[in-house]
Amino acid sequence: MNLETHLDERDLAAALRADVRTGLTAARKWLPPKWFYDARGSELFEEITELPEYYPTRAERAILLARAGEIARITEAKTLVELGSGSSEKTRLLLDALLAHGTLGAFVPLDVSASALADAVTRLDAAYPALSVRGIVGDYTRHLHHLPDGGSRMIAFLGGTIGNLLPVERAEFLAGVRDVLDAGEWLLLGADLVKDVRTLLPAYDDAAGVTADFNRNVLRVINHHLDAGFEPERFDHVAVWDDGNEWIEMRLRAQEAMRVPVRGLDLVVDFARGELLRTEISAKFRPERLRDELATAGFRLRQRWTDDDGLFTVCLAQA
Ligand code: AVJ
Repeated sequence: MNLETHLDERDLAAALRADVRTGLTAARKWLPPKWFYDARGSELFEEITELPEYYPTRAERAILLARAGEIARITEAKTLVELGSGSSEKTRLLLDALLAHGTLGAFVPLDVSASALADAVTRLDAAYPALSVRGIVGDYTRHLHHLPDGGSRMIAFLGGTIGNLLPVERAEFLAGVRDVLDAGEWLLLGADLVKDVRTLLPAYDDAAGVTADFNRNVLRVINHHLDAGFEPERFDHVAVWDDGNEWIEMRLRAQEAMRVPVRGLDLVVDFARGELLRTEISAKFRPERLRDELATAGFRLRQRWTDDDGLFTVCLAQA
Protein backbone atom coordinates (compact mmCIF):
# COMPACT_ATOMS: atom_id res chain seq x y z
CA MET A 1 0.00 0.00 0.00
CA ASN A 2 1.14 3.51 -0.81
CA LEU A 3 1.05 5.52 2.45
CA GLU A 4 3.38 8.35 3.33
CA THR A 5 3.49 9.58 6.94
CA HIS A 6 4.25 13.10 8.12
CA LEU A 7 2.51 12.72 11.45
CA ASP A 8 3.17 9.80 13.72
CA GLU A 9 1.64 8.81 17.05
CA ARG A 10 4.20 10.90 18.93
CA ASP A 11 3.42 14.07 16.95
CA LEU A 12 -0.29 13.54 17.50
CA ALA A 13 0.20 12.90 21.22
CA ALA A 14 2.24 16.11 21.54
CA ALA A 15 -0.38 18.13 19.64
CA LEU A 16 -3.19 16.75 21.81
CA ARG A 17 -1.27 17.61 24.98
CA ALA A 18 -0.64 21.17 23.81
CA ASP A 19 -4.25 21.70 22.72
CA VAL A 20 -5.75 20.30 25.91
CA ARG A 21 -3.46 22.35 28.13
CA THR A 22 -4.16 25.55 26.19
CA GLY A 23 -7.90 24.98 25.91
CA LEU A 24 -8.67 23.76 29.41
CA THR A 25 -6.60 26.44 31.17
CA ALA A 26 -8.16 29.29 29.16
CA ALA A 27 -10.59 31.68 30.84
CA ARG A 28 -13.27 30.45 28.45
CA LYS A 29 -12.55 26.75 27.99
CA TRP A 30 -12.37 25.29 24.50
CA LEU A 31 -11.04 22.32 22.55
CA PRO A 32 -10.35 22.01 18.80
CA PRO A 33 -12.83 19.75 16.97
CA LYS A 34 -10.18 17.57 15.36
CA TRP A 35 -9.94 15.47 18.54
CA PHE A 36 -13.48 14.09 18.12
CA TYR A 37 -12.30 11.65 15.52
CA ASP A 38 -10.86 8.52 17.11
CA ALA A 39 -12.35 5.24 15.83
CA ARG A 40 -15.52 5.68 17.90
CA GLY A 41 -15.84 9.38 17.00
CA SER A 42 -15.43 8.62 13.31
CA GLU A 43 -18.16 5.98 13.56
CA LEU A 44 -20.44 8.43 15.38
CA PHE A 45 -19.80 11.01 12.66
CA GLU A 46 -20.74 8.44 9.99
CA GLU A 47 -23.96 7.85 11.97
CA ILE A 48 -24.62 11.61 12.06
CA THR A 49 -24.41 11.77 8.27
CA GLU A 50 -27.35 9.35 8.08
CA LEU A 51 -29.61 11.24 10.53
CA PRO A 52 -32.77 12.80 9.10
CA GLU A 53 -31.80 16.18 10.65
CA TYR A 54 -28.23 16.27 9.30
CA TYR A 55 -28.65 17.52 5.71
CA PRO A 56 -25.09 18.60 4.69
CA THR A 57 -23.78 15.19 3.59
CA ARG A 58 -26.86 14.35 1.53
CA ALA A 59 -27.02 17.81 -0.02
CA GLU A 60 -23.35 17.77 -0.99
CA ARG A 61 -23.66 14.27 -2.42
CA ALA A 62 -26.61 15.41 -4.55
CA ILE A 63 -24.54 18.31 -5.91
CA LEU A 64 -21.58 16.08 -6.74
CA LEU A 65 -23.87 13.50 -8.33
CA ALA A 66 -25.35 16.16 -10.60
CA ARG A 67 -22.13 18.06 -11.32
CA ALA A 68 -19.20 15.63 -11.27
CA GLY A 69 -19.25 15.35 -15.07
CA GLU A 70 -19.18 19.11 -15.46
CA ILE A 71 -16.34 19.38 -12.93
CA ALA A 72 -14.35 16.82 -14.92
CA ARG A 73 -14.94 18.67 -18.22
CA ILE A 74 -14.01 22.07 -16.81
CA THR A 75 -10.92 21.03 -14.85
CA GLU A 76 -9.57 18.07 -16.82
CA ALA A 77 -7.70 17.26 -13.61
CA LYS A 78 -4.94 14.66 -13.75
CA THR A 79 -4.44 14.46 -10.00
CA LEU A 80 -7.19 14.72 -7.40
CA VAL A 81 -6.05 15.60 -3.88
CA GLU A 82 -8.57 15.32 -1.05
CA LEU A 83 -7.93 17.08 2.25
CA GLY A 84 -9.43 15.58 5.42
CA SER A 85 -10.58 12.71 3.29
CA GLY A 86 -11.90 10.37 6.00
CA SER A 87 -13.64 7.50 4.26
CA SER A 88 -13.51 9.18 0.79
CA GLU A 89 -17.05 7.94 0.04
CA LYS A 90 -18.44 10.97 -1.82
CA THR A 91 -15.14 11.38 -3.61
CA ARG A 92 -15.89 8.31 -5.71
CA LEU A 93 -18.36 10.42 -7.65
CA LEU A 94 -15.46 12.68 -8.65
CA LEU A 95 -13.08 9.79 -9.34
CA ASP A 96 -15.66 8.10 -11.58
CA ALA A 97 -16.31 11.28 -13.55
CA LEU A 98 -12.62 12.17 -13.96
CA LEU A 99 -11.75 8.61 -15.01
CA ALA A 100 -14.62 8.58 -17.51
CA HIS A 101 -13.33 11.86 -18.89
CA GLY A 102 -9.97 10.19 -19.36
CA THR A 103 -7.70 12.69 -17.61
CA LEU A 104 -7.25 11.30 -14.08
CA GLY A 105 -4.12 9.34 -13.20
CA ALA A 106 -3.70 9.77 -9.46
CA PHE A 107 -5.69 10.21 -6.27
CA VAL A 108 -3.99 11.60 -3.17
CA PRO A 109 -6.12 11.51 0.01
CA LEU A 110 -4.64 13.34 3.02
CA ASP A 111 -5.91 12.74 6.55
CA VAL A 112 -4.65 12.88 10.16
CA SER A 113 -6.02 9.42 10.87
CA ALA A 114 -3.58 6.76 9.64
CA SER A 115 -6.11 3.97 10.25
CA ALA A 116 -8.97 5.66 8.37
CA LEU A 117 -6.57 6.47 5.54
CA ALA A 118 -5.19 2.93 5.33
CA ASP A 119 -8.75 1.55 5.09
CA ALA A 120 -9.69 4.06 2.41
CA VAL A 121 -6.54 3.38 0.36
CA THR A 122 -7.12 -0.39 0.53
CA ARG A 123 -10.71 -0.04 -0.65
CA LEU A 124 -9.84 2.45 -3.39
CA ASP A 125 -6.95 0.29 -4.67
CA ALA A 126 -9.39 -2.61 -5.02
CA ALA A 127 -12.10 -0.51 -6.69
CA TYR A 128 -9.78 1.46 -9.03
CA PRO A 129 -6.94 -0.81 -10.15
CA ALA A 130 -5.90 1.59 -12.94
CA LEU A 131 -5.54 4.57 -10.58
CA SER A 132 -2.42 5.42 -8.58
CA VAL A 133 -3.62 5.98 -5.00
CA ARG A 134 -1.15 7.54 -2.59
CA GLY A 135 -2.32 8.33 0.94
CA ILE A 136 -0.64 11.07 2.96
CA VAL A 137 -0.94 10.96 6.75
CA GLY A 138 -0.82 14.62 7.66
CA ASP A 139 -2.58 17.73 8.88
CA TYR A 140 -4.03 19.93 6.13
CA THR A 141 -3.09 23.04 8.06
CA ARG A 142 0.59 21.99 8.22
CA HIS A 143 1.57 19.49 5.53
CA LEU A 144 0.32 20.90 2.25
CA HIS A 145 3.91 21.23 0.99
CA HIS A 146 4.12 17.41 0.83
CA LEU A 147 1.57 17.19 -1.94
CA PRO A 148 2.81 15.78 -5.25
CA ASP A 149 4.16 18.25 -7.81
CA GLY A 150 2.06 20.39 -10.08
CA GLY A 151 0.35 19.87 -13.38
CA SER A 152 -3.45 19.85 -13.53
CA ARG A 153 -4.20 19.20 -9.90
CA MET A 154 -7.52 19.70 -8.16
CA ILE A 155 -7.62 19.95 -4.37
CA ALA A 156 -10.99 18.95 -2.90
CA PHE A 157 -11.99 20.09 0.58
CA LEU A 158 -15.49 18.79 1.10
CA GLY A 159 -18.11 18.25 3.75
CA GLY A 160 -18.20 21.81 5.02
CA THR A 161 -15.10 21.22 7.14
CA ILE A 162 -13.88 24.71 6.13
CA GLY A 163 -16.52 25.90 8.61
CA ASN A 164 -14.65 24.32 11.52
CA LEU A 165 -11.85 26.86 11.11
CA LEU A 166 -12.00 30.27 12.77
CA PRO A 167 -12.05 33.16 10.27
CA VAL A 168 -8.31 33.90 10.65
CA GLU A 169 -7.44 30.21 10.36
CA ARG A 170 -9.68 29.98 7.32
CA ALA A 171 -7.89 32.86 5.60
CA GLU A 172 -4.49 31.29 6.37
CA PHE A 173 -5.68 27.90 5.15
CA LEU A 174 -7.06 29.22 1.84
CA ALA A 175 -3.91 31.28 1.24
CA GLY A 176 -1.82 28.18 2.01
CA VAL A 177 -3.77 26.10 -0.51
CA ARG A 178 -3.38 28.83 -3.12
CA ASP A 179 0.32 28.93 -2.38
CA VAL A 180 0.92 25.21 -3.13
CA LEU A 181 -1.08 25.39 -6.37
CA ASP A 182 0.24 26.58 -9.72
CA ALA A 183 -1.74 29.20 -11.63
CA GLY A 184 -4.63 27.49 -13.42
CA GLU A 185 -4.99 24.61 -10.94
CA TRP A 186 -8.20 24.02 -8.98
CA LEU A 187 -9.84 24.07 -5.58
CA LEU A 188 -13.19 22.31 -5.08
CA LEU A 189 -14.72 23.57 -1.86
CA GLY A 190 -17.86 22.31 -0.11
CA ALA A 191 -19.48 24.78 2.29
CA ASP A 192 -22.71 24.90 4.25
CA LEU A 193 -25.00 27.89 3.67
CA VAL A 194 -26.67 30.29 6.12
CA LYS A 195 -30.29 29.27 6.56
CA ASP A 196 -33.19 29.23 9.00
CA VAL A 197 -32.24 28.22 12.55
CA ARG A 198 -35.11 25.74 12.47
CA THR A 199 -33.10 23.76 9.95
CA LEU A 200 -29.64 24.54 11.30
CA LEU A 201 -30.09 23.76 14.98
CA PRO A 202 -31.64 20.28 14.74
CA ALA A 203 -28.77 19.26 12.44
CA TYR A 204 -26.49 19.80 15.45
CA ASP A 205 -28.92 18.63 18.13
CA ASP A 206 -30.68 15.57 16.76
CA ALA A 207 -33.56 13.80 18.45
CA ALA A 208 -31.70 10.50 18.75
CA GLY A 209 -28.82 12.13 20.63
CA VAL A 210 -26.08 10.92 18.27
CA THR A 211 -24.53 14.41 18.03
CA ALA A 212 -24.58 14.68 21.83
CA ASP A 213 -22.68 11.40 22.06
CA PHE A 214 -20.25 12.58 19.35
CA ASN A 215 -19.68 15.81 21.28
CA ARG A 216 -18.95 13.97 24.55
CA ASN A 217 -16.54 11.69 22.70
CA VAL A 218 -13.83 14.35 22.92
CA LEU A 219 -13.86 13.84 26.71
CA ARG A 220 -13.41 10.08 26.26
CA VAL A 221 -10.48 10.73 23.91
CA ILE A 222 -8.82 12.92 26.55
CA ASN A 223 -9.52 10.35 29.28
CA HIS A 224 -7.89 7.67 27.19
CA HIS A 225 -4.81 9.51 25.96
CA LEU A 226 -4.11 11.79 28.92
CA ASP A 227 -5.31 9.60 31.79
CA ALA A 228 -7.99 12.16 32.64
CA GLY A 229 -11.03 11.71 34.85
CA PHE A 230 -13.87 13.27 32.85
CA GLU A 231 -17.31 11.76 33.43
CA PRO A 232 -18.88 12.50 30.03
CA GLU A 233 -22.44 11.80 31.20
CA ARG A 234 -22.16 14.73 33.63
CA PHE A 235 -21.88 17.15 30.69
CA ASP A 236 -24.87 18.28 28.63
CA HIS A 237 -24.65 18.73 24.89
CA VAL A 238 -25.41 22.30 23.79
CA ALA A 239 -25.73 23.61 20.23
CA VAL A 240 -26.37 27.32 19.65
CA TRP A 241 -26.60 29.54 16.58
CA ASP A 242 -24.31 32.57 16.90
CA ASP A 243 -26.06 35.14 14.75
CA GLY A 244 -23.23 37.70 14.75
CA ASN A 245 -20.59 35.23 13.62
CA GLU A 246 -22.99 33.13 11.55
CA TRP A 247 -21.77 29.88 13.00
CA ILE A 248 -23.13 26.97 15.01
CA GLU A 249 -21.25 26.51 18.23
CA MET A 250 -21.19 23.17 20.02
CA ARG A 251 -20.45 23.20 23.69
CA LEU A 252 -20.43 20.86 26.66
CA ARG A 253 -22.03 22.21 29.85
CA ALA A 254 -20.98 20.93 33.27
CA GLN A 255 -24.11 19.79 35.11
CA GLU A 256 -22.51 20.61 38.45
CA ALA A 257 -19.25 21.87 39.89
CA MET A 258 -16.48 19.38 39.15
CA ARG A 259 -12.79 18.93 39.65
CA VAL A 260 -11.30 16.89 36.83
CA PRO A 261 -7.80 15.43 37.05
CA VAL A 262 -5.82 15.33 33.80
CA ARG A 263 -3.03 13.16 35.17
CA GLY A 264 -1.07 12.96 31.92
CA LEU A 265 -0.61 16.74 32.05
CA ASP A 266 -0.24 17.01 35.82
CA LEU A 267 -3.22 19.31 35.68
CA VAL A 268 -6.45 19.66 37.62
CA VAL A 269 -9.30 21.41 35.82
CA ASP A 270 -12.14 22.97 37.78
CA PHE A 271 -15.59 23.45 36.29
CA ALA A 272 -18.24 25.60 37.89
CA ARG A 273 -21.83 24.39 37.73
CA GLY A 274 -23.14 25.33 34.27
CA GLU A 275 -19.68 26.21 32.92
CA LEU A 276 -19.30 25.81 29.17
CA LEU A 277 -16.56 24.17 27.16
CA ARG A 278 -16.58 25.08 23.44
CA THR A 279 -15.85 22.02 21.31
CA GLU A 280 -16.62 23.13 17.76
CA ILE A 281 -17.64 26.00 15.56
CA SER A 282 -19.30 25.18 12.26
CA ALA A 283 -19.50 28.34 10.19
CA LYS A 284 -22.24 28.78 7.59
CA PHE A 285 -21.68 30.95 4.54
CA ARG A 286 -23.37 33.44 2.27
CA PRO A 287 -22.28 33.09 -1.36
CA GLU A 288 -20.78 36.62 -1.51
CA ARG A 289 -18.60 35.85 1.47
CA LEU A 290 -17.23 32.70 -0.12
CA ARG A 291 -16.44 34.58 -3.29
CA ASP A 292 -14.69 37.37 -1.34
CA GLU A 293 -12.68 35.05 0.87
CA LEU A 294 -11.60 32.98 -2.14
CA ALA A 295 -10.62 36.17 -3.98
CA THR A 296 -8.64 37.42 -0.98
CA ALA A 297 -6.70 34.14 -1.01
CA GLY A 298 -5.96 34.56 -4.73
CA PHE A 299 -8.64 32.32 -6.26
CA ARG A 300 -11.17 33.10 -8.94
CA LEU A 301 -14.57 31.51 -8.46
CA ARG A 302 -15.41 29.75 -11.74
CA GLN A 303 -18.60 27.88 -10.86
CA ARG A 304 -20.84 27.53 -7.85
CA TRP A 305 -23.59 25.00 -7.46
CA THR A 306 -26.25 24.30 -4.83
CA ASP A 307 -28.62 21.40 -4.20
CA ASP A 308 -32.31 21.74 -5.14
CA ASP A 309 -33.22 22.88 -1.62
CA GLY A 310 -30.48 25.53 -1.52
CA LEU A 311 -28.95 24.09 1.64
CA PHE A 312 -25.32 23.55 0.68
CA THR A 313 -22.88 24.78 -1.93
CA VAL A 314 -19.91 23.45 -3.87
CA CYS A 315 -17.50 26.05 -5.30
CA LEU A 316 -15.02 25.45 -8.09
CA ALA A 317 -12.25 28.02 -7.85
CA GLN A 318 -9.14 28.47 -9.99
CA ALA A 319 -5.71 29.53 -8.80
C1 AVJ B 1 -18.09 17.42 8.78
C2 AVJ B 1 -16.75 18.59 10.28
C3 AVJ B 1 -18.13 19.74 8.77
O1 AVJ B 1 -19.35 20.81 11.20
O2 AVJ B 1 -21.08 19.86 10.31
C4 AVJ B 1 -21.31 17.18 12.55
C5 AVJ B 1 -18.92 17.92 11.93
N1 AVJ B 1 -20.25 18.35 13.98
N2 AVJ B 1 -22.11 17.38 13.61
C6 AVJ B 1 -19.93 19.83 10.72
C7 AVJ B 1 -20.14 17.81 12.80
C8 AVJ B 1 -21.46 18.07 14.48
C9 AVJ B 1 -19.20 18.50 10.60
N3 AVJ B 1 -18.04 18.57 9.65
